[in-house]
Amino acid sequence: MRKLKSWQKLEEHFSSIKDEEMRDMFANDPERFNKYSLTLDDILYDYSKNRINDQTLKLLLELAEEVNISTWIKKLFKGEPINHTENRAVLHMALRTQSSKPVKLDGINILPDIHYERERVKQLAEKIRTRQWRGATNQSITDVVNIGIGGSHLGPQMVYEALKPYTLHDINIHYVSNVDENHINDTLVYLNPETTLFIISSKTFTTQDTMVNAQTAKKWYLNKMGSEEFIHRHFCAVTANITLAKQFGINEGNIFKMWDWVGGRYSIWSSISLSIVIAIGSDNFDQLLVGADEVDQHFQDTPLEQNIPVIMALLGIWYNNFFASETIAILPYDQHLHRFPAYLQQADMESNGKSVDRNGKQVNYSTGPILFGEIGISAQHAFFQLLHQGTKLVPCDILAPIYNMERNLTHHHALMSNVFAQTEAMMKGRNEQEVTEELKAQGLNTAQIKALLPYKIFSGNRPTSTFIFDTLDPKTLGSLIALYEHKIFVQGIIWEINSFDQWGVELGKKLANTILSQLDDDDEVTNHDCSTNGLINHYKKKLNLPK
Ligand code: G6Q
Repeated sequence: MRKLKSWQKLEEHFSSIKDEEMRDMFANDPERFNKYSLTLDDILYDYSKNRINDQTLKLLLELAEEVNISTWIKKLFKGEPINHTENRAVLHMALRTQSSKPVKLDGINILPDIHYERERVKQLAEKIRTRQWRGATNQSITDVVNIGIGGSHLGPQMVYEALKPYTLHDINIHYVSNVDENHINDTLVYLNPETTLFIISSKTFTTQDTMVNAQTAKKWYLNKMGSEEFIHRHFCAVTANITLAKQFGINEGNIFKMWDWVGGRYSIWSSISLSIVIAIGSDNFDQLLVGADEVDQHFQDTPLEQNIPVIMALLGIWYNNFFASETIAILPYDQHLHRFPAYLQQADMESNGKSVDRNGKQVNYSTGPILFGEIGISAQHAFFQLLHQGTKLVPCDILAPIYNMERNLTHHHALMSNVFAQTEAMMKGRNEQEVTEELKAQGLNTAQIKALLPYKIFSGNRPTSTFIFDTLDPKTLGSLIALYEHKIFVQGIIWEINSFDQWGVELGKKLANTILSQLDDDDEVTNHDCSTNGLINHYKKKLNLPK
């Protein structure tokens, strides 16, 4: 990749622009906002507060062309097996397409199967929402517990939290992911088995954390109810492994299908969202799909220079590979998006946290960044100090709604004033003259000003990209998720990596299973390194396991 012509031109260009100040760029070009912002339906994407000029964009777009991004977009949507290490297509977009045009995989149209499963999910959700679904003692369901982890947890939980105002408030949805018993125990303690429905969400139906939690849930149910007779009214599964779900004891009619062409972290559009459909209803869920499909159309049809995911990706490459910034902060100014950073953390870091290219060679350049984030307002009172005055350059994505549910402007103006002020401060900083004037106005004398000055100066020139949308409704949320999905895809293509496998996650699953079998007795363990042996043996000794 470093040998690409556009890459070399970007390297040269970087040396000439790296010290330029955004505050000067804005002063010299009053059209900068108009030039460097894009809209998609009600989403405004302002990328003008980035350390770029026309030449930067031109060269970044040349890079996108040189890696044939348009051809790769076509390959993705055509269902070519671009996840080559697992020999799989990547077709989560088929789950949200609003078109009836066949999507073929190995010559077979997969849409009828998708629609069939979605209809089943909708029917079950509708029965629960309308109190037709009755539990063992003929009571309706008041609590739904989704047991899953990773892609079978983060997406549903994030969407549930984001769309809370759209949920039925008398059905509580709980998410249990951690195999630490505290998680499931803390959840079950308030629940009544007669009115609880468990959804075991696991594409493979072999993930240790989920399976252990699922068994505990089943035991809890059986202990309380005393019989398996009506268990089918309280347990469902979403999985690609129907055999194992049946062996677990789930009625075939309660098993909702997943497919191997949907990666876990891209599965929010599939039956894995059963808990969300129960919470928000199928019409709202359809809107989530509509919003994502709109982005799919935009991504396929829009020239690269106006293509939002492409621009997002190129800016990320600019900072990651030229400014050598290692991180990116996701800062939503919308309380309901509080799980969005965690969701994107998986989407981005599991997809592009790779160091071997598509030809099996070790890369010699930096790939996926470390992504972190928090609700913007809370973060202002926590880690924004580092963003403003630390030694690291952390590009930030800021997301904020124009309207909130209750339209209480006292709250909303206070919130939004922070959005605008923070992006302005990060861009402009505060120079010596401004700080001096401010301190003078506060009545400080020359010696006091001199002593304080270095601490009060803000270098600025810190990039932010801002998304402002009307309100966080299902459609907009669907669009926002899909924008990031495609950004990740474009970056993966430029870095020449496979964004769709996850061998690092698979490794974790295997390692734990091997050690698990060594924890059941008090025999000394000797087959690991001395640290691992030491830790395991300390644990076993303290537990005092029987011989
Ligand atoms: C996602 C990953 C991973 C996966 C979980 C749960 O892309 O593969 O996060 O979703 O490990 O896997 P199961 O759904 O198979 O339990």
